[in-house]
Amino acid sequence: MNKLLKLISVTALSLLICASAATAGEPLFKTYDFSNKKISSDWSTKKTYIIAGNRVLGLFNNRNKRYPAQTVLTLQNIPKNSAVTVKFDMFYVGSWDSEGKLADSFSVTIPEGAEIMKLTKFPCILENDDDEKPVNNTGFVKVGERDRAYWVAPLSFTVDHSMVLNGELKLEFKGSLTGRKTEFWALDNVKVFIN
Ligand SMILES: [Ca+2]
Ligand SMILES: [Ca+2]
Repeated sequence: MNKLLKLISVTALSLLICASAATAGEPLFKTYDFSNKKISSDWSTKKTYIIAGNRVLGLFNNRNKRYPAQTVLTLQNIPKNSAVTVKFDMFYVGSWDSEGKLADSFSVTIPEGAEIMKLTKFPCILENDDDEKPVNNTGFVKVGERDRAYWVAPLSFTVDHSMVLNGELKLEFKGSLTGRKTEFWALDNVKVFIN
């Protein structure tokens, strides 16, 4: 059994190495999968949630005091003149709106500084506006009393080297949601590349 486990670990490791080799030229600088409940001090928030057996950073909601509104990732010791590319899985939980009075948004900014990315279009589609009839959702997750549909989308952005100050870069991830109990977000598989 131990041997089998070892073999599986070695295979998983080789797969990881292959995956990083596939992005050669963009060295992997940091990676966060939040699989350990103890979250890296690089993140300003420590709250995690389990979605389909997988631990993610979140949930977040800017209108509900039970959840943090945003999180800041602090990257240090970035080599000189390096641009920073961040790739991650964005979890949209619930009925995020792309338009209308209840429209939501999601942004990444340098705290008190430049906006790096702003999203106003989301994959959360409901048939007849019915929470129980999501379209193309990844799955369902229980939040509070209710099962809510969620959608996972890969996102990425690159920050110019001029925004890195003394080897440090702070990135604030923030959702601006209208729903206090119906809309949430989470992050997973955050990978930071320097190029
Ligand atoms: Ca995870
Ligand atoms: Ca909304």
